[in-house]
Amino acid sequence: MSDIEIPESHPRYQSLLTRHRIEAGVEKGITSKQGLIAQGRGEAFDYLLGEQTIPSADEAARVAAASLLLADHPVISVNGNVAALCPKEIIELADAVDADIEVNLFNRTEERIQAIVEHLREHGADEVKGLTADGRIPGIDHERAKVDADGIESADVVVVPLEDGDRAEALGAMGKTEIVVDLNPMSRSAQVATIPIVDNIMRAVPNITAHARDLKDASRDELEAIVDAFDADEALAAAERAIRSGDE
Ligand code: PTJ
Repeated sequence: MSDIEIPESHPRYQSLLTRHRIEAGVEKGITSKQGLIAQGRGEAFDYLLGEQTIPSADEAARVAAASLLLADHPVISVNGNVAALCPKEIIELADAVDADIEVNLFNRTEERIQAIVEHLREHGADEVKGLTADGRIPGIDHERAKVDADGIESADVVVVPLEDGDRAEALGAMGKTEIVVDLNPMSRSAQVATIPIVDNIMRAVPNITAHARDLKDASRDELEAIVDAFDADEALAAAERAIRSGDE
């Protein structure tokens, strides 16, 4: 999937690139049609945030990096939108924090899982989980509950970008540390997250990776101090203030 020619000088370059990638994802069978609607919802919030990473989101990305570096078994969950928007960046993050990548879909079909696994391999991923589906998230309906037993089911820290609220809540109930990337601070996923990052996935993922590289030599004590100092409610309130006032 190649990007169309959009001059980088175009004032809406990032937004146009994002739309193109989602469209191409639908054409390639990796993104669901509902993914187009989800992207539109996200864009509206991004516009209100000034299409930039606000300071509270940058801090949350640093906390996410610390939490991933402390984890015993971190897993990055990938859906059809994430696969289309930032496959290379997901693989770089997984490398930086030694995490597994698992395809986990809201509108689950075996064909789409297979297509996404292929797509991630084309972008350089070695192992991608999600096809075994021998584990379950308790409390949600059958298809959406399917996960790999040696992947999301046994993870202690999960990155769930653009997650639906039900499943985000169910993963939290399993006792996992949940890192949610969602442009809407009022969405249920962001509200139930251990670490909500209110930012565009296209900016948030490389930002977590940059923080992880920066924190690579930090001690466990230092990493734990970063995680302990984080206040999720305050991060969400800061994002809401930024949306309402136009600055943070
Ligand atoms: O590929 P599948 O089948 O797993 O389906 C994926 C989607 C995203 C279609 C599915 O999970 C879904 O319907 O999600 P929702 O309930 O529409 O929620 C998507 C959330 O992601 C919304 O709160 C949006 O604001 C947010 N969002 C959309 N685009 C972005 C985003 N957040 C960060 N970056 C984005 N680019």
